[in-house]
Amino acid sequence: MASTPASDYKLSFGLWTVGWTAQDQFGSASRPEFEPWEYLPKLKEAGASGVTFHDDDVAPFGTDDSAREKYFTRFKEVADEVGLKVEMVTTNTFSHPVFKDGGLTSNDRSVRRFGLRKLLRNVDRAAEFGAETFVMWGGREGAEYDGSKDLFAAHERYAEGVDTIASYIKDKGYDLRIALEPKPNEPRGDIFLPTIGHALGFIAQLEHGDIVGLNPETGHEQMAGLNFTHGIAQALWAGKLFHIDLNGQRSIKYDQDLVFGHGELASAFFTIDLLVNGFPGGGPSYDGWMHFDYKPSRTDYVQGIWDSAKANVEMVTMLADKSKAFRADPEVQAALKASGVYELGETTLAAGESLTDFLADTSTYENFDVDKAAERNYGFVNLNQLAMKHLIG
Ligand code: ASC
Ligand code: MN
Ligand code: MN
Ligand code: MN
Repeated sequence: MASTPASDYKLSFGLWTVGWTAQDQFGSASRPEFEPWEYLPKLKEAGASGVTFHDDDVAPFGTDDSAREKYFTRFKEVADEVGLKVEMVTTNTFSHPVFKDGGLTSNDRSVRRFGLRKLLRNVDRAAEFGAETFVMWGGREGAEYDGSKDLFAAHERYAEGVDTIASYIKDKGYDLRIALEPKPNEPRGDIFLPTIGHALGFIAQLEHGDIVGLNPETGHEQMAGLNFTHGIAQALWAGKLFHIDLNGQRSIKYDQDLVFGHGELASAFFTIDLLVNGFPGGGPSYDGWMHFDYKPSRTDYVQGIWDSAKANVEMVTMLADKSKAFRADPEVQAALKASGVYELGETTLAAGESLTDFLADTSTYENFDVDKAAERNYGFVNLNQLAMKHLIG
């Protein structure tokens, strides 16, 4: 099967990923820093067609207005020149110490008002640059101590903040949607909206939830011990998978931000299978960007930035090819059928069947042979082994 060129997928990178100089809690930077636009030609070369940034990645926090405009103008010029779309923009409400107790949920009202202004200013930038998605990762929205927050008020203030931004987008007529990014912990001991499920529940309570969806990150769900593919499947089912952050994570520990597929490989296979091939029986499919939010390892120098960027693109491309071959394989199709995967697409009640008819159908319950039904061999192991053969065979 011919390999799909990377350019056939909408692949993008956060500027802060390749731009990470590898300063961590235990040591100083292990790589030099370049000007924001200097990363762009090499991102394109690595196979990206889009780039994203936090406001402060392009113009450092506190830059005066005229210098700030120069940074953004230069960045956009170079992005246009090399052919990278600014598909998403996000806001840094976590680095400066003013945000140490959060941007939208700080106990300090003056900080919340400052955070909201920083966010709204960046909405204008997102619209100006033609971004489709405005990601909100509330890294500092949370707590270390349960008694330090009125947890009801915290959710009220979070909803107030997101609704205010959404209504601003609508008032301005911007063609932009908000995508919330869940994460269970780090940098806070506990972050609000820790998982996809929590965030979906939150969105359902919003006044302007129609333009608010999700930007789930592989490793963030896995840090909570959850299944990422199941998570994005529920987001798709709810019509809320607006954007996605792909990376790698090995088990429940600190946020590793490895290259996609360098964590849970089998899980990565089924993530790409879902994103590229959709649900086996149809249903909503993902047509958004596949965005890498990873970190080049601290042990790699400048060459490693570009080795790891290319590795992300290769992993998606290889897994897409393998998952397509998996779905096209007649043996797999027979196994999917034998396993009842397509059967699940049939409604449990027949079309037009009334509840009265259902209750009167003795074949359903009174005469149902439970022992025989219990003997069914679903063949899930066989099916999974076929997937593994396609993955590593
Ligand atoms: C984001 C985002 C994250 C964090 C993290 C910052 O915007 O999606 O996961 O910021 O990458 O280091
Ligand atoms: Mn992460
Ligand atoms: Mn992320
Ligand atoms: Mn991250």
